[in-house]
Amino acid sequence: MASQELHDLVVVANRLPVDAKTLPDGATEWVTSPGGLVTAMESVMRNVDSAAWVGWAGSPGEAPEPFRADGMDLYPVSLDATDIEKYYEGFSNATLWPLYHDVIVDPAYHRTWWDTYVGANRRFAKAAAAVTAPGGTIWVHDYQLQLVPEMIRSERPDVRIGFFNHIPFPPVELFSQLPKRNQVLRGLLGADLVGFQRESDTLNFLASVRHLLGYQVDQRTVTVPGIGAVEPRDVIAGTFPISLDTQAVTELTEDPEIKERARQLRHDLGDPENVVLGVDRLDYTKGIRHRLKAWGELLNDGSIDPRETVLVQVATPSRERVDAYRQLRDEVELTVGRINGDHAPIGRPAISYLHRSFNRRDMTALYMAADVVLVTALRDGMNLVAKEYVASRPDLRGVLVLSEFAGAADELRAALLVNPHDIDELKSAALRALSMPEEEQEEMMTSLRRQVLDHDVQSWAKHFLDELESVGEPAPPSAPIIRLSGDEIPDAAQLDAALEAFADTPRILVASDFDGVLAPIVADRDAVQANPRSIGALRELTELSGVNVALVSGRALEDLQHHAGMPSSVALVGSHGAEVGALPSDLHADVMDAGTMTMDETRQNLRDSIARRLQHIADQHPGAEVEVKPASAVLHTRNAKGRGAGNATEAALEFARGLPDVTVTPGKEVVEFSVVDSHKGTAVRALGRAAAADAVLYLGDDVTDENVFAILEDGDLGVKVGDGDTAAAFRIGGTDAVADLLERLLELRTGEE
Ligand code: ADQ
Repeated sequence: MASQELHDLVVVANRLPVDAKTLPDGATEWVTSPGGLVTAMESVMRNVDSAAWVGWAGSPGEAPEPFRADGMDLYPVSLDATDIEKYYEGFSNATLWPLYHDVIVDPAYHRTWWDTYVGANRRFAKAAAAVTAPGGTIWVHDYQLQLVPEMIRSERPDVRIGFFNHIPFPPVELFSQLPKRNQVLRGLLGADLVGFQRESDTLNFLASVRHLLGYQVDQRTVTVPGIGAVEPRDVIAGTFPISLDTQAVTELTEDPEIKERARQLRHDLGDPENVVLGVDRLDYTKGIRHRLKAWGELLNDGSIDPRETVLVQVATPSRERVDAYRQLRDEVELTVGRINGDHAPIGRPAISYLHRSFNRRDMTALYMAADVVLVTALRDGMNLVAKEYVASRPDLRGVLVLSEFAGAADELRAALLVNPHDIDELKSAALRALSMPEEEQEEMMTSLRRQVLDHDVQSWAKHFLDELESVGEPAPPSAPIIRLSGDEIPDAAQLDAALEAFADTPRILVASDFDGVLAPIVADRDAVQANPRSIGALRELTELSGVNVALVSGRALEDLQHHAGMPSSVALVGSHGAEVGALPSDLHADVMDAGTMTMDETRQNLRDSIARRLQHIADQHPGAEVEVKPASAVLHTRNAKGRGAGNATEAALEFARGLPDVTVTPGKEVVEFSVVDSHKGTAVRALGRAAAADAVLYLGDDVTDENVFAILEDGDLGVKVGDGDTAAAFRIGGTDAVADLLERLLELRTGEE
């Protein structure tokens, strides 16, 4: 069993690199699964004092205790039958997988799948956060765990986090279809470095971040805006094409037993003149149907003689409980059966179809026996089969036909590149490969091998980790904790207990944002209607001794006065703290004034010139509007059509980058440019002082409210209303829940009087 020590490097992947083997006596033995990732990691793990791997052990139910295998500490994460159905087969393999592979089949989606995906991701994140040494590095792998980087960061801001996506990242037009797309992007942006296989994947990701989140992207650097006291962060996106342990493959090719096995294989196939090979997981992305169609036609039209040429198709069983995979298997097997029925000579197949797994030795023998390998993926992150074939041919013989839609096509330019959707092109590429003269094969293989041997998986891992090391210092361990949209919410009983303690405090300040908290957000800002229960509770609270009530809004003061309809005993603060209304007599106005800043002529001119520029942007994006407030100019995009909102925001943020002395606050479909340096946080702090309050309750729903949550202290109570990342300790649903909370507070406070 592994000691529960802390590790400098922790890998997080859906699967642990081991498979359970049940021994005759019923005991379990763990056998390392010799995948590329394990090999890559082994090489880098040798260079760190202590490394660990967090992942699922492969069977449903309770996870085994942590254990050691091959010099690594392994920490199993449990997945129960529901997780497997909804997190793994559902959201990962029936939603994300088809969507990220160009919707070759229709992605399915169910809301409960997402919930389970969030839950499972959190378990992986917690497990990793718990075993990583201070200042350590966590490397998260693949599409099943896209929320993990952000979840780890919220718990462990002191560690470096890398994420690598093994599959493609789709163009923004496709990615936009994903329900919860922004949560996924934010999950990934929890990392310091996000890596992809192809340059086009990296660019697709950056485009999605820019268009869907409106974050600033400068070349490869995304700036994630800060919230509250949390500073903005830079995240780097980069391209890191994965590879193989080429040394290990080379050793296998030199093994006399494997050489003999390759000869034997050809013999078993009837010593045909040509052996053509396809090796794939049985997955619809691999283009197996297209390949078989082309092959069937070549046999039908007599271009290929089945007595001379055999196609060996290895199809590894995969995801057999997912519908699309069951269907694919039926179709492939039907087609193979039909082709064999039509064309196979007696006693020999035209297509030798093998639906099972082989060990590395047998795989290498297959590659060494093949004259041609067909890789016809319709979309593939990299495709290691292509590289394995090349690495297995030190004899410089053989031809690789490679789909341009496989990531490997970016590097293996010398292969016969094809568009697998074009069956005619596929057929002629196969024929060309079969008739390629030896010198030409040699030339091709030499070039391909240089590429593969020079870039092995060890250098891939090292390159990624070096880059991760070089991007920024992790935050100091004291950085404030941010609770993410999907994080566990302290339950209602905890909130009630906190509220009770707050109600018990002698002098309290109850402060709240207006829009989205006391009043539901509406498209027409002037038609806003506050929840009468909330207003009623606040009015009564303000009558009680030791209680002060304040509204702190982004609206201009006059606008707030007009819409909130509050008695004069309630303090009103508008324009994010830049405007303070007449203060009730029990607040100390002198303390309050010191907390705000005043406008002067220069600031007014600056505000007006910003407003003009924003108006220009709004004119180009119908529905976008500009509001001029006493200390700021604001762009509202909630009524902008289609992409307009994102594009207008992007243009506004782009413009803001060049402005000195202006505080830019992006909110919900609104960007505010303040020319005075005050925010809701400074205002609430000043109000708290002016009220001599022992504790403050603050309710807010917007990013601008994070400035308040960030300054709250022990004994204060921050309540975030609705979704969105927050530094508040509590979260409630919406304006009705706010009314419940205020009524409850009133009940608790009056009960004590
Ligand atoms: P996969 O989709 O699994 O991986 P691929 O890169 O082709 O695709 O890797 C398949 C591996 O399985 C190869 O090493 C191959 O030799 C092996 N394999 C296939 N059939 C086998 C069999 N019958 N017996 C034994 N081994 C078999 C995902 C992405 C890819 C990306 C990899 C790595 O979809 O695009 O290249 O991760 O990042």
